[in-house]
Amino acid sequence: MTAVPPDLADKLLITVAPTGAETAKADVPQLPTTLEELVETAQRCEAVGAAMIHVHIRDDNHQPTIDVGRLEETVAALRSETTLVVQLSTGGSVHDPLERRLQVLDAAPDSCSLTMGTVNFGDDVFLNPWGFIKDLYQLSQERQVVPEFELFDLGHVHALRRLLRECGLPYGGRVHCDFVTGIPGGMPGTADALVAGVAALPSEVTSWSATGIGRSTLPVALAALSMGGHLRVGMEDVLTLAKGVPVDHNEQLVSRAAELGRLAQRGLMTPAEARGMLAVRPQ
Ligand code: KMH
Ligand code: ZN
Repeated sequence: MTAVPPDLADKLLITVAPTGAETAKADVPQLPTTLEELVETAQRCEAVGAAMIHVHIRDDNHQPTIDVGRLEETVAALRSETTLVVQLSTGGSVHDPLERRLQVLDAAPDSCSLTMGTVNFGDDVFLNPWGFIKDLYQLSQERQVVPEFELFDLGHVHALRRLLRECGLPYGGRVHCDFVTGIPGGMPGTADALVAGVAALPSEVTSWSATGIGRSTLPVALAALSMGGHLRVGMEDVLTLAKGVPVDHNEQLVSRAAELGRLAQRGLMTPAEARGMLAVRPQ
């Protein structure tokens, strides 16, 4: 493991997850689903403090897709119009087959999500069998793409320990995780669950963030900050700012996270600093 430089130790990484795969454009027209909307969102979120973007894309009918050509175009556009660390989702939607999810790495992002186990996902199942996890991880090592290990449950934390033992460290040597809490079927979006997850992290982990779905967004963000963690926010995870107050733009969620960071006396990490912390491959 290579340690995170001390000057970054107190800084806050904000990742924006602006779209996700679960919300329909027809229900939430302000959800960024076109490339133009995504780039505009990314620029505005970067301006108010985001350093990384977790990307799900949609097709011309606003349906989730993991079409590699479209992903390549998206990575190119985000690289040209922002300096954000570009993380592609390999989770896609619950309907995407495993073989196609591996092909996401063909789009050569800076980072990819890598979920550490299967989890009930509302009425669906988000499938991540052990063989798939290993294949995706080894592919990320070969392609020099930095994984973000998505932890939806305490068992996923222990699976990460096993993965690192069996397959070694990620490309770059840093181990960054994100706790995704509050999914019906996964760990609850509570401070108690987050504390248990953080306590179980293997020693190789160099940084972690957390997100809370829906109304668990704020409690989980506050708990994460109080433990020195980083934040993921965005319309993939929450569609309201408060009860009955819809999010109009992802920028609002990033601004709020930045303000929480300021209150917690955490300077905001720039995209360049995030690249350093995560040991992303230079372009
Ligand atoms: N859409 C979920 C089924 C990821 O991006 O890697 C999976 C997900 C996790 O959002
Ligand atoms: Zn996602």
